[in-house]
Amino acid sequence: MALLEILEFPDPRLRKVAEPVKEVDDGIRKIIDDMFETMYNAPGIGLAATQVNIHRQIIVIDVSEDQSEPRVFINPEIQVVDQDLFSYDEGCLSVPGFYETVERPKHVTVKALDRNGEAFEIHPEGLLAVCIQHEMDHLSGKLFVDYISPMKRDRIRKKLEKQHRLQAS
Ligand code: QAP
Ligand code: CO
Repeated sequence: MALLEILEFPDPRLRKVAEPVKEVDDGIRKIIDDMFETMYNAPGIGLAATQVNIHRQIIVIDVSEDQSEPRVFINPEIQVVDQDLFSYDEGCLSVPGFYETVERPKHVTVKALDRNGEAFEIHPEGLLAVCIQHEMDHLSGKLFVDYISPMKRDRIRKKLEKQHRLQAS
């Protein structure tokens, strides 16, 4: 397994749209294993392939307390069930150190393929529902900071750009 480099906002590669996976083969399973290792190492609860500069529709999530519930979503599709919204203070491995409240649909249905290429469907609740939507946004080039005010987003961008300059020198 290998740790992958996580892209950070405002890296333009985070804006690329991921392609569907054509076949869930050993190459895809290797990417999944490396993504879990990278996410657990961070540590984080969700990671989309886009964040490690792989522009394929692959997401890994584990919202358990003890890294005991790894979940994989390949080519995920989402349907909003009703108009109820749910607020959560979201963070992101690609926006380290910053958290903002985001409102998203509370009740969704998610269809995807698992690591064996088998189709499944779930009705996630709470943090899992938030996390799936957050990670699916990454696959479309979207970030949680896109939901906050342009002023807040710009402040975060400037702080991260400064950190990146310091790291590079
Ligand atoms: C996405 O985020 C998420 O700022 C997953 O310094 C987050 O794993 C979905 C992390 C919250 C729903 C709710 C963030 C680690 C991890 C940081 C993460 C940081 C170190 C974020
Ligand atoms: Co994220």
